[in-house]
Amino acid sequence: MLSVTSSQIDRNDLESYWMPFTANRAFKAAPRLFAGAKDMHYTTPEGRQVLDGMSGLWCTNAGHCRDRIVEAIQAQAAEMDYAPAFQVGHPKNFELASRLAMLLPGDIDYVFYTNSGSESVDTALKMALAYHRARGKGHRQRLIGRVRGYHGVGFGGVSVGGMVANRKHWGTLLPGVDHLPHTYNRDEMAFSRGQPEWGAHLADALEDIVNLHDASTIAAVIVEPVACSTGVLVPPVGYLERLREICDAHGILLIFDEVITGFGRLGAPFAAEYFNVLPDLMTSAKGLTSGTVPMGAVYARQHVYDTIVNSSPEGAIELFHGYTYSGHPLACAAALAALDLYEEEGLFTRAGELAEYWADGVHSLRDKPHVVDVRNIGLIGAIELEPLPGKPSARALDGFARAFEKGLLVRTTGDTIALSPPLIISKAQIDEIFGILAEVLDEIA
Ligand code: PXG
Repeated sequence: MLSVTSSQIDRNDLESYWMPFTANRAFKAAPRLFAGAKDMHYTTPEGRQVLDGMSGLWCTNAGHCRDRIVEAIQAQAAEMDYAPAFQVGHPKNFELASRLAMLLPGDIDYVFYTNSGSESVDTALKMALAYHRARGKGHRQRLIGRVRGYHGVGFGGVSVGGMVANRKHWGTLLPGVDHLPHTYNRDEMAFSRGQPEWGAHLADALEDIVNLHDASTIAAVIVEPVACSTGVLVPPVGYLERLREICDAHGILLIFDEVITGFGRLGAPFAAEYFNVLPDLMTSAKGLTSGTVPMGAVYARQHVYDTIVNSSPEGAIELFHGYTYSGHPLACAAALAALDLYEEEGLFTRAGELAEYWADGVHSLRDKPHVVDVRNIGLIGAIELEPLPGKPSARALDGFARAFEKGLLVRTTGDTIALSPPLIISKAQIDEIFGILAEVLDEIA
């Protein structure tokens, strides 16, 4: 039984809730609500089932309301609700960090807890500055992001981010930030299956930035291994490797923002492993608890941790940074249960097993009306549409609304429809997604 009925919703005043990243007036004129969820589906207040093609917002990787996670959260809430995060710990802080350290590639063995992807990004940028300062290289302060990157909504993340609508309102942002060019070129790579062959040389733009500012001024480069929010830009073959080489040559830290790519999305626990490129710092959130309790984390390599921690006198706080809710007991309990599910059900590799079938589905839409490109990697897909003249985003939003009515949740960014279903999806459900989208594309104007 649903706990929220449509009559209760009707009596609610929709006005007071100021919704994030939402057209508030349009939404409140025609609201769209979910009231329940289980496994691959949401349920609307009217009792309609909607297949989740987006893992909520790229986060419920193990599917919805899984008993294991629900029970772990319930038990933890009854056992201990909160423990102070500073100068005190609780057992699950340490258990989770140890489990993650075993899962993380190479010598990425240290875990700093946050509550979101945005906080993880700002934490990682601060760690990069602290690292260089601890080495007596406090002049390395420049941060390099990438055009079309998304790194959350903190001032650090927006500064290194590269989506204009997220940046233009907020003044001058952090000083000393530069951006690499994005990696998308439709003429060269439209309809690539997986990684485009063309474009590794775009990483050489980092050399140009070094030549402009000198390496001695640059702290770190941050990129999403796959740029998702901007419409799923898959890295060209060799691009991430080249970024790593240039960073190594110039003593620049490389940060991978794995908020979306972490926890099995590509078919390995992390994109760093999938692409076989080891960053110095890595951010995560979302799939860490399978979206159930807000939690993020930054993962650091041995040399980053050692440099920062050993530069302070014994007994002194080494990094003046943290959150009241860093490593919250409910979040740790949820994350531990999510890791159990990922491991026991083989979900870290399932996206890899389904990747070809998934790619066939995404690419089956290439000849549909308005489609100018389709992109895929792991269990991520994108269908880019020609914008309606003078009305950017409208065509994809129409597709979103029609898919929703037909029982499928997708996400749009600009005129791209994005897909990122829970990793428990079946082949029949993959067929359902692309069947519904084929109908939608035939219908939209
Ligand atoms: N980095 C990356 C790479 C992200 O994708 C964040 C940081 C920020 O995370 P928080 O937890 O602070 O929101 C994100 C978040 C979308 C969409 O549909 C993407 C995100 C969030 C909401 C919607 O593109 N990514």
